[in-house]
Amino acid sequence: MALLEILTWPDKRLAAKSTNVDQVDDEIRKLIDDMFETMYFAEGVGLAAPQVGVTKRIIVVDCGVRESEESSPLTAKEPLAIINPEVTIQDGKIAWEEGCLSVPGYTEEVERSAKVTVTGLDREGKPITIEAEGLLSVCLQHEIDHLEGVLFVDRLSRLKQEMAKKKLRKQMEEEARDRAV
Ligand code: GNR
Ligand code: NI
Repeated sequence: MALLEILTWPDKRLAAKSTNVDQVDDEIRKLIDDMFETMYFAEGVGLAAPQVGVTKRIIVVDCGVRESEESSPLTAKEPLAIINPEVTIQDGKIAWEEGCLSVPGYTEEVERSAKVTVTGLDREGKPITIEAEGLLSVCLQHEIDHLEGVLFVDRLSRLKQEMAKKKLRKQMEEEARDRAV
């Protein structure tokens, strides 16, 4: 197992479109293990391969970590790895305060589908179907966005995007200044 480096905005690699995995082999399973380790270390509830510099359609989520009070059958508590994930059904609307390991220090409310059905392959290459609502639904949509090169800030209004970028640039300048002393 190994910890991977998480890329942060405005790294251009986060804007790239990821490609399908055509063979689920040991190399892919090793990447999934490393992604889980990296996600838990960073205390995230999800992670997409492009966030660690791999432009392949692979996501991991574990929404049982902090949302233990929720107990619907559609909010899986166990860790999930999905290869080539696709949203096949979506229903309703939900607003959720989102954050992203690639956009540290910034959160904002985003509107997404309330319920989704996601299909894909598991770590053995077997087809799986996940029905989700609540945080798991939001998280799956957030991770699948990463595979398209889309960050949650890209889903905000123009004005909020400008404010977010201003805040993030300022944060980066301060960090650079702190490193210099
Ligand atoms: O850790 C994370 N928390 C989170 C909270 C609300 C909506 C989405 C997320 S995903 C994020 C981890 C991450 O950046 N995944 O890509
Ligand atoms: Ni993210």
